[in-house]
Amino acid sequence: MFAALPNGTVVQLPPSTACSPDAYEPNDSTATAYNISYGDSIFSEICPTNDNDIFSFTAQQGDFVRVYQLVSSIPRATIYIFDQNMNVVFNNLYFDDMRFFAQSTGTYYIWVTRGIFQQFATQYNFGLELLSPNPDIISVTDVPDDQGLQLRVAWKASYYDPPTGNNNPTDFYALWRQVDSAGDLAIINMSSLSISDFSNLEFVNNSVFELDNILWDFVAQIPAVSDRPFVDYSYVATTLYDNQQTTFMISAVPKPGYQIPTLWGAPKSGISMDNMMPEFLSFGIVPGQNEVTLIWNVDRIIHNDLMGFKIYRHNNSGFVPAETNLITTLINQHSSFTDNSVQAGQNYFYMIEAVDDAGNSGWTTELSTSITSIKNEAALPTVFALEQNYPNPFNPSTMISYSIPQSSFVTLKVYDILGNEITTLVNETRSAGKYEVRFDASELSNGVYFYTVNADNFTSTKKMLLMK
Ligand SMILES: [Ca+2]
Ligand SMILES: [Ca+2]
Ligand SMILES: [Ca+2]
Ligand SMILES: [Ca+2]
Repeated sequence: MFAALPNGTVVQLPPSTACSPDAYEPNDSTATAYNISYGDSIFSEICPTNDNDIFSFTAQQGDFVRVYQLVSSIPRATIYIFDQNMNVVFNNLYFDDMRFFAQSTGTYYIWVTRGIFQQFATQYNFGLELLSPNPDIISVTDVPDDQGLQLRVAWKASYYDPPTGNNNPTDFYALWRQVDSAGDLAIINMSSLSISDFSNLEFVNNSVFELDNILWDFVAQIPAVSDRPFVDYSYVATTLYDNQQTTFMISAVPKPGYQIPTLWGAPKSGISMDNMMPEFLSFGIVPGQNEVTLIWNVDRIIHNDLMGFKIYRHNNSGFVPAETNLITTLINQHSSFTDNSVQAGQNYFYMIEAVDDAGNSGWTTELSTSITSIKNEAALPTVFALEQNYPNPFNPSTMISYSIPQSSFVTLKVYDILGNEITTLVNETRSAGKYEVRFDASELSNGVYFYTVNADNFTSTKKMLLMK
């Protein structure tokens, strides 16, 4: 049984004067300092009386050192950082995140004492890190959903490009791309690059730069941004080739008048890819006398990297396209092909492959016809027909196929469940044949849609389901 405390009662616990076992003791003097290294983190305690906790580490001249609180603690212990001559280089009276350049190579000390006015044991923690002040590249990643030849380069700001304040000593970043093994060069717009203190950089042939025996193309100049709302910089840079490594490097260039160096970040590589494979908007098969014609349509504005088409033919359904059944290769602008080497009494199955510059392929489904007439007349569809779309349900596009037995004016329209017309997929005269049309619903919301074909006196409607 506990009696309830009256309202307003303050329960005051006496401060702990006991000290937990300390793995780093004895470390009360520089002679007994506990040695740590970059990457180490310390969780410990300052005793209420006669305790100093001293840690030592070795820094090289120019090291950009960070000593920072790992988790916030209140009250906090006081931390001083001394160099080997016992000069204070930093303290945490105002900063929880201490960053400084080591002025000389040697031993440095991190000295932890009780906070002012604190008469009880105080837990503390800190981490020791070696930072790079340079604009190191963080990542080089493919730009998704594009036709290739570009990479997104992200880099961290230089030490001399603080995220807040308007007195930014950094003028701009220069982005460099390593000259590829084939020696292909970018066109360099030198007027956009105001060189200042690129002291290690040498011109080669007035167009390429040499740094430490590696050649670099200048790609872009990106201004430093004062008081920026973002943390890391990024830029979409061009590549010369897809599917192979491209290496970038960033330099941070100071404004004239600042006595600070140009900083060079660590290079990094990435691989650009053509993420968009060719896609057929529609395709069809039109049997004729002693010939079969295939027709197709590809959006050449989106697929501006289209290289050409390959036509495959086989006498059996379900065949696997291969070099042995490749009957022709067409470069670029074609949108039809007539096969004259067909014989009566044979069934023919075709597949069309569209290929882009990156080697990506898009495929039609299998297109079939038979040449049955002994008069060498091809077998046309004998009836009007509208097939069920496939796939169904679909996301985001599906193919709708129809057949017409004679030349007809054809319309193919899509409606939503309320009967509103969504789009017209076909609105033209077509020869007798079998056709497939792509319906792209990436802009539409989930649900049931209807498609209706009209040709001569034939009308047919079917239902399809969009599920994203
Ligand atoms: Ca201690
Ligand atoms: Ca101690
Ligand atoms: Ca890409
Ligand atoms: Ca492509």
